[in-house]
Amino acid sequence: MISAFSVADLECRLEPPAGVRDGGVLGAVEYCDRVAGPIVRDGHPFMAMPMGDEDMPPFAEVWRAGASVVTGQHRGLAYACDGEHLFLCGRAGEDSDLLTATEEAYLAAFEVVRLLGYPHLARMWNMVHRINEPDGRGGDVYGRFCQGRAMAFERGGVPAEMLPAATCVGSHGGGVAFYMLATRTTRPVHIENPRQTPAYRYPPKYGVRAPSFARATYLAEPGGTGRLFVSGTASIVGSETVHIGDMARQTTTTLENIAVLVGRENLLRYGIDADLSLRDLDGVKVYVKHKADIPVARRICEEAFGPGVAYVNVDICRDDLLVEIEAVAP
Ligand code: 3EB
Repeated sequence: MISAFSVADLECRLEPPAGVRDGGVLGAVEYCDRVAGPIVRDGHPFMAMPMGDEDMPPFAEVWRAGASVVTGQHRGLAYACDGEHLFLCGRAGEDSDLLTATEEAYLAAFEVVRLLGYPHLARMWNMVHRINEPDGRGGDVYGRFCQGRAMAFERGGVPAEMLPAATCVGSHGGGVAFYMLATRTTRPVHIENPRQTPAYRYPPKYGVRAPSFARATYLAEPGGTGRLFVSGTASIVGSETVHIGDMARQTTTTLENIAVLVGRENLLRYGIDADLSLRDLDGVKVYVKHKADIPVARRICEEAFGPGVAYVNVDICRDDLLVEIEAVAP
């Protein structure tokens, strides 16, 4: 019975956007050129985010579960669950204040997680329109988002050590689009990177409230291998951006950060007996601030990861960051 709900049944694929998908889909998110959803469509939650232009081949990130899924909608969110995994997607702040809208949307997500009984947050993605622009209050849009998110975690009673892996990048419209994964019984292990200050302890010069996320989250399958979600990772050492203005070195530093994060020595600190290298990573997405830098990212990332990497031209949350990279293992 346990195996019917094992994390091995959770599968993620980046595939061409298609109208209809076979059963067992927990959720599909389209990286494309338009805004849609969140809705439950064709039996699963669906959302589309403008993440590129006519030069980016659109793709769908599709999460599949081993068992049949139950879907629903709650306070503007769309969700599906399979007995062990919960996927949900939502949107906030398209035409209202981002701080309040983010806080409310995240609290609605925590409500779903609690009501349905999937209390363990494992992974979150946030695509924020105008992420780097002024918020009209002396800060920027990302800072406003971070405040709303931090307040939601505070009000939801989630302590820093239970924050999951995350990605936060720009988008070309639609307020904040976000999606999350949570588990019913498998307890995630949240992992930090010895080369980087935990994001939730960044000093105030980076924003009124620090970003709420872990560098990676590990889901252990009962008696088997596990899955590691690597957060969006950038060219940050300690809490400082390094190699300002240099795309190649920012990309290389980002890869070094990921290699240390998933390496044997770091994972052993958390009691995880796995030895991963960049080659073992899958579902790699490379977010590139300037379109002209994509060939540089491609050259370096293909050598590290091989083919099958998605390149997405969106803004990054700090003005001086040129690239952010996320992945999943195995
Ligand atoms: C960083 O390490 C780069 O706010 O959720 C990466 C991943 C980043 C997630 C987030 C931010 C977030 O600070 C930015």
